Amino acid sequence: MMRASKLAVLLATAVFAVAPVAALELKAADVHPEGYPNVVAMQSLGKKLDAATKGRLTLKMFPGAVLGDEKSMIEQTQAGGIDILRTSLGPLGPVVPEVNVFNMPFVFRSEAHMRAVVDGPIGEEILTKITNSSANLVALGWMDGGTRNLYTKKAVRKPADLAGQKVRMMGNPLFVDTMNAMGGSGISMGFGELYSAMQTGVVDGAENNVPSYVTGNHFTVAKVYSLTGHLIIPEIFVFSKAKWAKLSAEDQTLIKKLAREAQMEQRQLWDKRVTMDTARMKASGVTIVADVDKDAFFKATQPVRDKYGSAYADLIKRIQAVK
Ligand code: BDP
Repeated sequence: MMRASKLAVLLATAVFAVAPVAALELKAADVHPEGYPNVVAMQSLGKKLDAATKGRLTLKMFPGAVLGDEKSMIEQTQAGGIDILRTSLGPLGPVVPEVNVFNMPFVFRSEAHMRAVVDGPIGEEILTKITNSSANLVALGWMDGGTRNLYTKKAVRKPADLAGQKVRMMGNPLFVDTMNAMGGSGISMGFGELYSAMQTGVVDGAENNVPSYVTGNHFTVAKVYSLTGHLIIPEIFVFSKAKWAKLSAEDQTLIKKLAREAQMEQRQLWDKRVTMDTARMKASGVTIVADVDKDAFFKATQPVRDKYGSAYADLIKRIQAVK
């Protein structure tokens, strides 16, 4: 007769073998609306995940900041309420200070330089730093956030043009310092509050890349877009660490692979979107100011790079050495 313990093992194995592996719907979030390159790339990751796991892992997207502003969504991801979040690296700085190297004004020479850095070993290193920090996040990949330029009702060519102008910045003291150093007055607030803050004059303007300026309808209120190019901030997508730990090693590998694909796919979508939105803002009468004294802004922001970058001097040298 079979021993009771052996029987129990056999039974347990049989149950395990026939029990369907529980399906899991991952909750993804973005401050941008449906159709925005980052949102589309994340949804495409979801479709591939669904196909590769035959519907076992799916992704549900909550776009358009329905789950709150970026700061709050970062907190929700840390707490496990959101599984995958696409966020600017900006508001992640106060949570993982090491990422502030990428958030500093004029740290990248161009968008091409930024892309080369995030695609290479330094990009991987920063992702690992986030994952290994106490933030409860697993950093999966990068997305493109273009170049941030200034928009108010007046042309801005040099620091003096910003005197007395209140400019909304993302939630990170580094950015308020940056705007103050540039000659304006930095005020931090959520992206969602900005449109009405500009309408009511709480702020005179803000700064962002072309797709955000257009998608957020900011171009209808602050109609002068000055090419200061002071920030080239990569965006990132992060996973809740608690949820990540529940996934099998195979699923983790699959998601990492799809994350890299999403990084590349978003870039294609991004470039198209910038062209489309640039045409749209021109057609609606936005003045683009190109003769900006960028050197003056570079010099004016040196104290910010000194303050936030001195602890990472070697890393900054390595960033600069990337061709
Ligand atoms: C956009 C980023 C978005 C930020 C927003 C902002 O894509 O993640 O929330 O800027 O300025 O460019 O808050």
